[in-house]
Amino acid sequence: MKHADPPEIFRQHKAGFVAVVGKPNVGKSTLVNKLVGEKIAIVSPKPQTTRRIVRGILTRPEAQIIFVDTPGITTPHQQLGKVMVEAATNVLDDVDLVIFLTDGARMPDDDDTRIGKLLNSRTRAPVLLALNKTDLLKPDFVKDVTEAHWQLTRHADWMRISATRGDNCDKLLGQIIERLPAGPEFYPADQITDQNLQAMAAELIREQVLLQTRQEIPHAVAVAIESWEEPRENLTRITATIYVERDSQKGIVIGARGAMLKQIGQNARAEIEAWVGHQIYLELWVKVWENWRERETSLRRLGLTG
Ligand SMILES: Nc1nc2c(ncn2[C@@H]2O[C@H](COP(=O)(O)OP(=O)(O)O)[C@@H](O)[C@H]2O)c(=O)[nH]1
Ligand SMILES: [Mg+2]
Repeated sequence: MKHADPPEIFRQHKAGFVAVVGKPNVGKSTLVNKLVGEKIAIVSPKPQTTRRIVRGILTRPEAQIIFVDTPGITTPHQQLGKVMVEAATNVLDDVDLVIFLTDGARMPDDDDTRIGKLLNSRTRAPVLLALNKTDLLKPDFVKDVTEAHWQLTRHADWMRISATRGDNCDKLLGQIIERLPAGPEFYPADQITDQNLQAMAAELIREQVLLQTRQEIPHAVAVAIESWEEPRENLTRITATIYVERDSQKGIVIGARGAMLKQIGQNARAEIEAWVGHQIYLELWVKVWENWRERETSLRRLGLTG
């Protein structure tokens, strides 16, 4: 007996991996969150907010897109920085499509130029160039800025977007889906990230440290979940340690009479509750771990390297 052809929708189903790369702070994680429609990656105005490769999964009837959010590519100064840039670069070998995200409100700089060249030499996947933050672009500069970005790399297409406002994000999504290979889903339809709950909770705590403290702290901080218990249904008890590199930083994170740590804890608790969908108790400790960013062992223990 001859089988009928599968309905159009099954034949056309697409699935694939899309790397989002660019220098630090251009809005890569903001864009991934926007396109996935959920906050799966932490965002802050500080560079090096994203330290690990994080996958954000968007499942639609016609396609499943796995966005691969990456640490910003720049010239690294420390072991952690090297690990991050290497991870971001290696992603390029393994994806179906690359989104090269730039700060489209400004002229490109050396980092953008280097990444453009890297893409030309390293990836065979098509590149979509997206000029982000165009909500901040002054009308007088549109032509010069656009031209300069346009020349950064070989690309299959380009567009101006705003990840925070959502401008052109649907158009970008359409372009992405169009270029994905045909294939079945890689993940269950209800899964939105590859991170487990504990990893996500640690990130949400670190995000609050980044948002609440000033310049010096962000690069020095790491968060480890020490214990995770569920004493009863709909209640999780979490103990976490915030690691810093020096005593002075410990003082800053704790704050006067513990005010800073209290604020970090309150905000992080609300974020984690929203994520797990029930009440949590959060206990935070601050400890000094000298030079953790320079040591292979600490990077491994903190889950920042394989
Ligand atoms: N004005 C504006 N700010 C943006 C836009 N996209 C991201 N940002 C901001 O840029 C900063 C860095 O964003 P983030 O997503 O962490 O950048 P990443 O380091 O590339 O992942 C944050 O303060 C974002 O709110 C945008 O389209 N317009
Ligand atoms: Mg990021």
